[in-house]
Amino acid sequence: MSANVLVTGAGGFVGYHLVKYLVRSGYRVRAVDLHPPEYEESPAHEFEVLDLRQFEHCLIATRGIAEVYHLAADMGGIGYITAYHASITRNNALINLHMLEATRENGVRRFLFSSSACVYPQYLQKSADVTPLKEADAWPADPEEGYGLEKLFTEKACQYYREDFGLETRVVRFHNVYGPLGTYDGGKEKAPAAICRKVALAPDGGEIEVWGDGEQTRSFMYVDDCVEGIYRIMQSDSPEPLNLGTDELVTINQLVDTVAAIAGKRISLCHDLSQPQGVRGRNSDNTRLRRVLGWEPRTPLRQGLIPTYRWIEGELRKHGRIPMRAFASESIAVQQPVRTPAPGAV
Ligand code: NAD
Ligand code: GDC
Repeated sequence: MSANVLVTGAGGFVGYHLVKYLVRSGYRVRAVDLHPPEYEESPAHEFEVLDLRQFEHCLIATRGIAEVYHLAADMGGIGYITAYHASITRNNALINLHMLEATRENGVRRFLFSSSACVYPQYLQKSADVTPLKEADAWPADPEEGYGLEKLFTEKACQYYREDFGLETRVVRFHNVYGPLGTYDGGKEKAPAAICRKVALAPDGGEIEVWGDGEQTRSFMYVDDCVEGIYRIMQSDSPEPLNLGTDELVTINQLVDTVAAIAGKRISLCHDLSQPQGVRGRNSDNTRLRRVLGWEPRTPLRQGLIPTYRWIEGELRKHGRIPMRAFASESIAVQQPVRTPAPGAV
């Protein structure tokens, strides 16, 4: 069996999928979170419930570990991260500084930090027809308040720990990740999961609420690409921040159209301009990623949304929120994605 690795945030969306990927790849995995995964049991060899805001818990988490995949964070979609600036900043700053220091004290070799496209300056993201963001664009800084600013700070802390203490750090800027077993309700959900939920709950010919005018743009990355990219970046020799996302730019209205087509429903939109919208446009420039890895995320949005929609629809039906007769997509022939989704997820 390969080296002992730690995944923090392993009770969350990306962490759950990453643990599965690493276990399948032969690693012995310790998983840590405030809670176990909500939808499926973690395949980790050990799962420890710890609060990484506390330094002593970070020391427990990192004992005997060779590589740390650090994903734990207080995070959510744009509605959540714009509503809780103070607590998100406090929680994430405590988690990240304590994790870096515990990693150093316990002699861990490598530390991967899950940063975000939210570090990029708001002044570069004012147009829906946005120029894809290069890693160097992060400075001069004007990141998303709270969540984005803290991520940018921790990116720098990783650099300082590498320069001053020789800790091999890797910094990955995720662009909006979606897929089965991601939060789809409760206030922390991001646009793909929220739209899947709304479409699944709507009757054929019904209406759903969309935040903003729907002409704002994003690129979305399927979770299987995300975990493969995380692993590849950890193995690379590049300590500089790297984008991890696709450059398939879509409007939110196009996202809704795609989900509605997968569901086989005619859906009309009610745009609510009073809801949080974040930046007007955001896309990933993958030039550096391609140069470093010779690889980039490739799953087309429609392909990744098929298992995502089916999983969310299945969850809603399991919880009695969709009547059996409204379970439309079962009768529709849809193309399966090339990659295998999580067992039991579709
Ligand atoms: P998630 O919310 O599903 O998972 C994060 C996990 O961290 C949660 O399970 C949470 O319980 C855990 N956590 C929070 N505070 C903790 C604490 N004090 N101690 C221990 N665990 C704690 O989020 P995700 O989508 O899986 O994101 C993973 C990482 O990727 C995060 O760092 C996030 O900021 C980053 N990221 C994600 C996206 C995305 O689109 N999903 C985009 C950019 C960056
Ligand atoms: O929440 P999010 O996916 O985050 O929203 C994308 C866009 O979709 C926003 O403009 C939002 O107004 C719009 N939108 C329309 N309807 C809805 O029902 C809805 N729910 C949600 N949530 N959005 C809707 C994210 C951060 C993450 C992470 C990534 C990195 O910002 O929230 O924490 O760091 O960025 O790419 P988004 O893309 O603005």
